Amino acid sequence: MRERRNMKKSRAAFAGASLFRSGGVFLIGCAVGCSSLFAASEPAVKPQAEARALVPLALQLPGPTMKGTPTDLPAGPHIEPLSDKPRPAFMVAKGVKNVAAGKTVTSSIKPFNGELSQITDGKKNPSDDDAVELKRGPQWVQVDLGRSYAIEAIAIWHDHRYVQAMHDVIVQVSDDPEFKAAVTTLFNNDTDNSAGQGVGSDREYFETNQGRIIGGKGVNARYVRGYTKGGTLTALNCWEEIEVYALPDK
Ligand SMILES: [Ca+2]
Ligand SMILES: [Ca+2]
Repeated sequence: MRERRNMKKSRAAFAGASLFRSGGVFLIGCAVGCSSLFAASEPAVKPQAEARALVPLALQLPGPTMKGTPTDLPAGPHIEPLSDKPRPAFMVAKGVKNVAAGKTVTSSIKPFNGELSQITDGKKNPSDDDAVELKRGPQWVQVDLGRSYAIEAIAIWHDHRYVQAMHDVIVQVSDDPEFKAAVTTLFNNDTDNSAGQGVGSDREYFETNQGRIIGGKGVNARYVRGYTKGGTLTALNCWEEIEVYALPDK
């Protein structure tokens, strides 16, 4: 305690002396210099966060599409070639759960087929019964997790009844249900900004029963929003499931 009091005293004396000698301009320079000077008396290295046990994210995959793989799939620099190799493991904290299961879903437009609640119902088979379809144009669906979570990963399945690539796939998270403030974009393959969410640098990919894992980077957010704008086979938008992985309530 005594040491801290002394430090306060000397800090005040230092700043006062500087003001006295050199005037306000110097004081501004000193304020920066002083803070780093005095910071040196604090621990140089903050204690590291406890090492977390990481495990591969285990997804429950739906059944494979029965339609077969088209031979004339689109290709180009902005689209990932279809691969039949196993996906590399995506590591997450041990104990993460799908905190989106059963949570409320809203959307930019009412689906014309299916119910929004089906986007968090756990069913994601390549079947017409599991398809939630929205009309053409950039459209979004949004999950309310009920409270903010440090998001480790998001897994999404669009329409994988057919092997196709969806356009303008954008995944954002925020604590603002209107997505006007503090929005973090975790994935964006809208390379021409036609959805108006900024130019994306991610590539398009083909929908399969594997879905897509998007890193959450530990961002704290209550809401998850996903955009699409049709795909290579249809102008319509179709969702099957959104899963959000985070450590659940303690
Ligand atoms: Ca579903
Ligand atoms: Ca676009």
